[in-house]
Amino acid sequence: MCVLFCMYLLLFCIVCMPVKHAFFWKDGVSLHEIKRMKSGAFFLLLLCLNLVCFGVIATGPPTCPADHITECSGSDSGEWEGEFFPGIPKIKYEGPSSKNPLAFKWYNANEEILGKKMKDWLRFSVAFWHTFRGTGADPFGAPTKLWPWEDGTNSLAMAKRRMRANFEFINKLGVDRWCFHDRDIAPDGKTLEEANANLDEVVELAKELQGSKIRPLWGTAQLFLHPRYMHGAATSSEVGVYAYAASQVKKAMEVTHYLGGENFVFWGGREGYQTLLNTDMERELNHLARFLEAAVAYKKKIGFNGILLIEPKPQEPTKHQYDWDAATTAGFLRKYNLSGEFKLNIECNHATLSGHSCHHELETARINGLLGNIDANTGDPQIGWDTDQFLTDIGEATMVMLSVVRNGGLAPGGFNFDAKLRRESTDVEDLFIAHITGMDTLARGLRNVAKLIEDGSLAELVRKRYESFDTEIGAQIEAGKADFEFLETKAMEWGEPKVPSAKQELAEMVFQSAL
Ligand SMILES: *[C@@H]1O[C@H](CO)[C@@H](O)[C@H](O)[C@H]1NC(C)=O
Ligand SMILES: [Mn+2]
Repeated sequence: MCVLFCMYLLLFCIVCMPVKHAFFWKDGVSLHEIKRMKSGAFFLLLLCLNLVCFGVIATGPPTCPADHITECSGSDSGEWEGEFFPGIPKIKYEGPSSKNPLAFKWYNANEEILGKKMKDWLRFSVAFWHTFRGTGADPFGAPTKLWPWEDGTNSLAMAKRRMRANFEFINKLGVDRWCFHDRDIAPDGKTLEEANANLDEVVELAKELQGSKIRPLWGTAQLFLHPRYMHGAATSSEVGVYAYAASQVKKAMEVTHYLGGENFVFWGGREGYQTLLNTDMERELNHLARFLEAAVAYKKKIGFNGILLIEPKPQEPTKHQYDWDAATTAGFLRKYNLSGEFKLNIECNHATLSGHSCHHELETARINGLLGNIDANTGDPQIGWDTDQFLTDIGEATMVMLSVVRNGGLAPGGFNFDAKLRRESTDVEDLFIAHITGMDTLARGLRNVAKLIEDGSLAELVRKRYESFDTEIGAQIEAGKADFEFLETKAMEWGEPKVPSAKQELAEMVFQSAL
């Protein structure tokens, strides 16, 4: 800051000199003109000041992306003095009438709703990659988030400083969980050994900072950033890449276990294809299944009892990702007899990319016994890609919570905020505001579900809709004891069936009344 200010002063003087000469020491001008020019010059000076200030900030050190190599390491990363989020208090519940942006209006951690504390229904988690490695860079523009603690490097010292910021953030937000990729929390290395050593060093600090209360909701291996993964990881055409990916998952699973993580996630970042003309899809899927089987075996070997989760996504970055959606992934798991060993991590934005609603994906996972975790985010209704925004739609949150309540909760899974600030949101406090509003939205969803359940008319509407099956013959059909000949006899006996209304608008009216 001091350096910035000195540069500012220096540039101020340099810029002012020629301006002064041009305006004040011209020959043959009247006093009146000079006065007018003086105010003009003053305005110009202010303009220059702003330009200089902008220039200094714009050319400042960029936040270093979670690069595969430590190419922007080098400068010093000394110990950080004081708090990372000074002036931001521990976030408290103040109720719906509060106007304080740094307070919860709906999420009241210890309040009981439907027989469980809100914090136990919701099990919130902060995603390290979005919150601490998100830079605001996009394919058209440079990073916009120049967090004060970032020194522009991807050094080990910077990784540790960032980890301290992470835990101050988590503690002030009042959540008990966090999620990470191996390569987000620690710099990669020139060799696997070096990368593992870097990871160990940062994990040791994370373990200390977690204290007795905070644990990873899940860990995962980042198998998509490094160029070696361009053809995929477990589905790469190159056997060396398959082995490298296996080693990375092995290590990431070990550190997740060491940190007390409750789950481990597989998002097949580049497990998919660009064209079937050069792809042996059957062979690639077989490889993926072998990879996951080996992960199950290793989990058991090291005594890691966490749940293994697969996160479906239809496309991006590949044209066609193998874990397209919940139904596709359920089919894959069944084909390879892996359904007993895996559950799904449903991301709402991925759901909409696959042409489904988040609620559809959650219900598909739930009725297949596969609902394990939720990546709580949302897409944009007009934008067709993965925008990873914080969920703020109360209707959608209510739908999401309907599935969660029907599932009896998500534990040992939870809600991971796989969501990032918009590129244009650049204040440190925006990180808090975004999480608070995301948490409040889901808390509101939960409260609404409680209202719907208490009211009972939606459940009654559904019950009535299917009541013709609550008969002796309906029971026979559901028990698989009604063959076609028997059904034909019945159809002839009954004649043309009377078909009642589906009452969709009534269902929507009831739903709406709970929001
Ligand atoms: C399928 O997996 C289960 C464990 O989840 C195992 O007990 C069973 O033997 C497997 N079946 C086959 C056919 O491999
Ligand atoms: Mn996403």
